[in-house]
Amino acid sequence: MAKMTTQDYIALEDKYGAHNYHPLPVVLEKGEGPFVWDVEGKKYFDFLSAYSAVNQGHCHPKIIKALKDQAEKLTLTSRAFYSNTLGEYEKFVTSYFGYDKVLPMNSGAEGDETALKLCRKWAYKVKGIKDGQAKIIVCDGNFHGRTITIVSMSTDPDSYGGFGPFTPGFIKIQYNNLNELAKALEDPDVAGFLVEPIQGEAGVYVPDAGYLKKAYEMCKAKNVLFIADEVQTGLCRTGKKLCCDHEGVRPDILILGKALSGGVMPISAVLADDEIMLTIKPGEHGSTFGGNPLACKVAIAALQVLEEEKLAENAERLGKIFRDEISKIQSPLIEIVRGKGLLNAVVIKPHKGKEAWDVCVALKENGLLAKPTHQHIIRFAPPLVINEAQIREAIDIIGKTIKSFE
Ligand code: IF1
Repeated sequence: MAKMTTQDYIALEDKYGAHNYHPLPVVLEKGEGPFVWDVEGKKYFDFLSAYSAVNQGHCHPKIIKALKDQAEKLTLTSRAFYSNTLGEYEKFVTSYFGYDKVLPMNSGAEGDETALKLCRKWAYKVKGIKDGQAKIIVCDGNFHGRTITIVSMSTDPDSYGGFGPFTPGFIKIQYNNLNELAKALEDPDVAGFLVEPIQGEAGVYVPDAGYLKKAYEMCKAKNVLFIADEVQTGLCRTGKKLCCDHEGVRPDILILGKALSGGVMPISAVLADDEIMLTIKPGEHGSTFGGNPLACKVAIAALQVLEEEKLAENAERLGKIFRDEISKIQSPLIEIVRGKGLLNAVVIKPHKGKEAWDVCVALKENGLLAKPTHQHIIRFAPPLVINEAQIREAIDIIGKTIKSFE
């Protein structure tokens, strides 16, 4: 039988799969470190990293070994029973991030949902807000996942349109606006403030220096929980272990996902201290796969790689080189480059009818995969294992590609 081509694979997905994405026309079959290969054997720099789930590089050997070893022993027990892996992982991850306890889940959205439930429980059991009246402040332009409650917080019609009725109890304020936060915090029924330290989906929107620290202090002054969604910004992506570390902020509730597994399987986690975490009693929350033995071993290995390979320091150093070099490109297409560590984005000015999507198709032809977020912003987020020679090669590809549109 003839080898299937890119078009054959695309046709299969088109015929048998839901059309809930519009992927770039490339079919991948292999990944290693910062690289992926398509079914035609063409090699690419991966500058999306599965939306920052592959910080440790594709198929990292240490993480794959942890997966294989555990997969041959015990993959899932459910939480109806104890396992010899969960306590070990819980001790590891809570001491790594400095919290009393962790609630293990699977997807990032489940992590956010868990944080919302913890915040509401804490509101009623500890803060003393009237049952059913707790409110949580969220930001315009947020992205926290795709469940009905999470899109109830969204201000993006593509996320919430046609999915009503919506979950009540959310106050929406402008991101990076402390006056609006101060006003919203006047409501005595406010229990929490859920925020991304950098808004990824909104286009790598970096708030003003000091915003997170001041917001945290304002929440503390009102006995409101500061909840950081670090699903995308965490785990060394922005040049620190957590993005909140840039401002010395310790969230009351920390949400992790994506690279917590190094892109090997869905693993998320919610970390908090006892006063918050113990408001949820046995039988009040959970999930079939949450904290499964496979996830426990994979997550420990994924976190060890971050430390052993000093990926935060690498992201910090190479991110600076990336932004400096891209800023030097003189082109009518480039409006601005922004970001922290290796979470960066270039805002494209449409030129001669060409826009960000066209640039991404041309980048693909030149051996680099990136995807636009919203119409005019291209996110550039390679695996954090990329080295200086590789990122300079990638910068050359980006520069040549942008120049080809002039
Ligand atoms: C898609 C976006 C990125 C996230 C933050 C929670 C979640 C995400 C800050 C939920 C997930 C993913 C979802 C994926 C594309 C990608 C994405 F474009 F959608 F917004 F990264 F920016 N908090 N983000 O970024 O985690 O349930 O997906 O594990 O839905 O298309 P998840």
